[in-house]
Amino acid sequence: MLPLTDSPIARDGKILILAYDHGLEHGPVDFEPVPETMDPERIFETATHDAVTATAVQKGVAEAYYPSYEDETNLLLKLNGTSNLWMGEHDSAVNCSTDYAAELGADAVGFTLYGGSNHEVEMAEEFREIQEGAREHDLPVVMWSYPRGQGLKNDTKPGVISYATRLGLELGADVTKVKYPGDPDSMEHACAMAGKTKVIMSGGSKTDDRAFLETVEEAMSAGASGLAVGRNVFQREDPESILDGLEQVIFEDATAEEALEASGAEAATATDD
Ligand code: FBP
Repeated sequence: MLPLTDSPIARDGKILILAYDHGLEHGPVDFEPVPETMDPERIFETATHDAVTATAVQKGVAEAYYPSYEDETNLLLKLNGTSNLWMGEHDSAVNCSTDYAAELGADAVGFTLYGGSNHEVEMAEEFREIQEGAREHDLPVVMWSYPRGQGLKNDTKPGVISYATRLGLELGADVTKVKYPGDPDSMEHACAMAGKTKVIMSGGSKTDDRAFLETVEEAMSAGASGLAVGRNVFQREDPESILDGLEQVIFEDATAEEALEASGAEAATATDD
């Protein structure tokens, strides 16, 4: 396990990843609410906000855009991914090596594991190669631990999410990203199950500012180390204001209420929704 004390992807042990692999994972539909977001430059500009500790992108976006932002942002390079066009059993193609991630200047690498998929065995073997390759470059490994597949329909049940965080610990992730299991007690159990591996919450589809910040507050109080968020930031006309709020809740231990008051995020909701 890599302690993240010296890693730029964490600040005081807390993490806020701006996820932007949606062009691959979901396709153009995710850019429809704010069409300018199809341009990765807009996202890298957003990622220069102080709250963001790393931006998660795929190789092609990193190659084309990260060089212009490497002084202002940190790169979490996603090493596998699948498009929404794929209709088969859940799986994710490895499309980049740890060596190439290091060459591109990555500060960390990311990998999706679909526990419970019929392809879990191969995915775990691929993860082994990634995890050991990352160790050679001292790069932290973030696992997107998303149990899903033929036998798993509800991938956010508390027991499933605790199993997902445990997979991160067992397989050697430094940070495990999971969906919120729905209540603080279940999140606390999931974080305890992860042992020394940090657990971060996945942002999910866009909700209003209050609901979103309250869920983040619950997750943080339950032991989460932060958030990896895409749509709940970039699908807003004013992503800076929600990032102001997230900065307070994640790094300053503020309540959602305090963050809303201080950032004026809720005022922005009225114009966004
Ligand atoms: P969101 O905050 O938009 O949910 O992004 C987090 C993320 O994990 C992305 O990295 C990824 O593209 C997407 O969610 C996967 O979402 P889904 O659960 O639909 O596969």
